[in-house]
Amino acid sequence: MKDVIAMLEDAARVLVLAHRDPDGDALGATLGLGHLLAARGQEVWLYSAGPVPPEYGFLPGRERLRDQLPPRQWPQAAVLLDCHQPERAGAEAGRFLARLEQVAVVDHHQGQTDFGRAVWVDPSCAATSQMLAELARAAGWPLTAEAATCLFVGLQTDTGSFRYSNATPQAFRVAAELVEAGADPWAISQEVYATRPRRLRLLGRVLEDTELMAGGRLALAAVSLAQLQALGCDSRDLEDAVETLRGIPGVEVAALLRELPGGGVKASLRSRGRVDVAAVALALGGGGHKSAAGMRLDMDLTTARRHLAERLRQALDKEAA
Ligand SMILES: [Mn+2]
Repeated sequence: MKDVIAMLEDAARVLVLAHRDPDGDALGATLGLGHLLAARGQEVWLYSAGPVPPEYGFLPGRERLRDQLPPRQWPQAAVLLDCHQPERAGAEAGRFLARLEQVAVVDHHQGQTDFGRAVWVDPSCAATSQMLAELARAAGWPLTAEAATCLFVGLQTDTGSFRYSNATPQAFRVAAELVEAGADPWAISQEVYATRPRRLRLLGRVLEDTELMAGGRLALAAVSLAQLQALGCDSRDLEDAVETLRGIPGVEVAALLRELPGGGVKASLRSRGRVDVAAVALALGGGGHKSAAGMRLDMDLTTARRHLAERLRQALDKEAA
């Protein structure tokens, strides 16, 4: 952390970026750090590749987020957030970063870290936004209400609103600091968790289609491309549906399959903790974490559904044995 602070404090112009197709933590961390550095009088260039989901459109400073990189000579330092491989920020940003000298990395994901001059990766932290709040306190940087709001969103979304096992005492301590600094949990939650009607209709379809198997321990549903299109939805509208299935009492593993536009099927898996769904995903060419994983299957939806149901039943049997 000290190396990251030193590098950032030494640079008058800082490029801040996170992984492409940003989630709440990637956006909260990017914008939050942008506010922190700007409050110290530093110039920042905030970059993000991929669309900003509408629920994050309210984030203060959102309009400063660019989808273009700065001129080659502009940054004196860059900081890569919520991932630690340069190509995760997008192909163009990856090439840009690879040619910079002063690159810092702040991330809470596991994995090999061989990129960056100042690297702070701590998988015990719930969110990159949490790490940045801790960094700001350690460095003595002023924490503005705008920065606190952005960082709170990152911490809130990465902990599933403080429900997941990563909602540690430290995560709550940092959340308390952010609220003290001006983050408003109710106002933020109304934006982030606004129920959009088309998303609700889609969830209705998913729930109608849900099959409970393996004595109620497996919940599985599938959505065809035609169903998605008929409701005017895209894949982002399905983000929380698999979590809803996992929330059914008695369900250990939830799976949601979605037909892809170019053919094939994308499957998202969630486990309540006993079954390692990453192992199932890995065996089918995908990946992820023990309790959240996914993969692509080159099959039609019906075949993929049958195939995955069988694999997950086996994993559940193994766990019960
Ligand atoms: Mn994160």
